Amino acid sequence: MAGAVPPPRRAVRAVFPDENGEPIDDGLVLWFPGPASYTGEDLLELHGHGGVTVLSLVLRRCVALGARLAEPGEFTRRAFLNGKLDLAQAEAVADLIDASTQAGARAAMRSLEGTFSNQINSLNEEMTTLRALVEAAIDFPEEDIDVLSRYDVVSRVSSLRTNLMELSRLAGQGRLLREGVTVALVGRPNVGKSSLLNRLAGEAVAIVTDVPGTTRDTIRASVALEGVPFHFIDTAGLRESADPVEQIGMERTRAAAGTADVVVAVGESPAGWSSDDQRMLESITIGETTRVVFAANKADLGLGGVGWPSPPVHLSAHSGIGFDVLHAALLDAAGWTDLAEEGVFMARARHVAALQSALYSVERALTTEGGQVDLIAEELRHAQRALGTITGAFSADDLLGVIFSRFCLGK
Ligand SMILES: Nc1nc2c(ncn2[C@@H]2O[C@H](COP(=O)(O)OP(=O)(O)O)[C@@H](O)[C@H]2O)c(=O)[nH]1
Ligand SMILES: [Mg+2]
Repeated sequence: MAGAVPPPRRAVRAVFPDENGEPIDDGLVLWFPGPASYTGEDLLELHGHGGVTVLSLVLRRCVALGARLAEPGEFTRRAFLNGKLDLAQAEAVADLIDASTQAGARAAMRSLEGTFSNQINSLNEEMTTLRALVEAAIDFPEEDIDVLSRYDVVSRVSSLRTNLMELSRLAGQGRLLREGVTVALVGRPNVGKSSLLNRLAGEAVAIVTDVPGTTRDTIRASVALEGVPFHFIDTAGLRESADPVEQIGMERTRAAAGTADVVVAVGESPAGWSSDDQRMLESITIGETTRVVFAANKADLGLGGVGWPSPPVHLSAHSGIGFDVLHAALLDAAGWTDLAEEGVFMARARHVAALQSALYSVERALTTEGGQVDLIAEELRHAQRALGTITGAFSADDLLGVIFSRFCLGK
């Protein structure tokens, strides 16, 4: 299509002609012979001027000449299958493209460069060494204790445990950067939930009036705090109401509170936390791992009220006071500890779960009665398998299917 094959890895200008030889576009051609290419295979890139029509004409011409369109994530999948990237790095490609904050993009880049994978690999190597030591002793049970003490196996497994805990903590931070934190604002009608949302979002996303029951549907706004994406949900105020629309709204409030990472229970600072507020809070089922932050709004009218179940953040959606404290409380409730954010890499829920599972096995290895070597070996094998699912050393095809199908087309 572009004439001759250009020299490797050098951009060469070329005209892309249609089937009649008429130019469609005038662009650049780059030739990456394998294995030094993104996928490890021979790769030709055509760079056009962009724009939907011209690019689709170029694509159509390529297809007419025998090419086919790539599936979602196909290039990265090939790179993974050809050993150019491991699975955690391949996932980081998608996370880099999807990053919604700068901190998220930086963390995804760290994962792509291998910060996460390298730590997994070094833990894996240590496990291999330990397994070799332990397994060598399995055929000679009378030497169990001897082998364990000779090679200091117990203290090495326990330092493995410390490293796994730290990696698991960091992966949890990376997961926050990727997946964000869902926060439900709940409270009686008219305490100022919608005003709070508007102040948090920096714009009027929700309607505010002094008529109780104004918010009937859930309203969402996303805001980055310290680079962590927070997804706020403003909800219908909870009260006795015969209005069927309001009742549906309240159902949605309860659903949102049940699945949120953090619930902000909003009350009024001058009035304090009343028995009505408490009844409202008790009427919702809050998720087991959900943290509750109390917000005492309308502090511009006074701070005197009492009765708060735990010290609230006094603030005013009108004047803006107290929001820095609220931000800090939300980050804390979400479990974000890496305020410096250095060294945080992007991670996913499945990575955190795999690390937890490896940690569980290592802990069982440490508590094995009398240090039975075969049980220790078995637990280490489990832990290694769990780590292997992160980098893709052990991965089922259906997992790969799920991961790559979520990529954008052709990445
Ligand atoms: N003085 C004062 N009034 C507020 C504050 N926040 C909200 N309000 C008022 O309280 C009323 C209810 O606010 P709204 O945000 O609709 O409450 P919601 O029903 O909980 O969503 C409105 O008249 C707001 O102007 C505040 O910080 N200070
Ligand atoms: Mg409202």
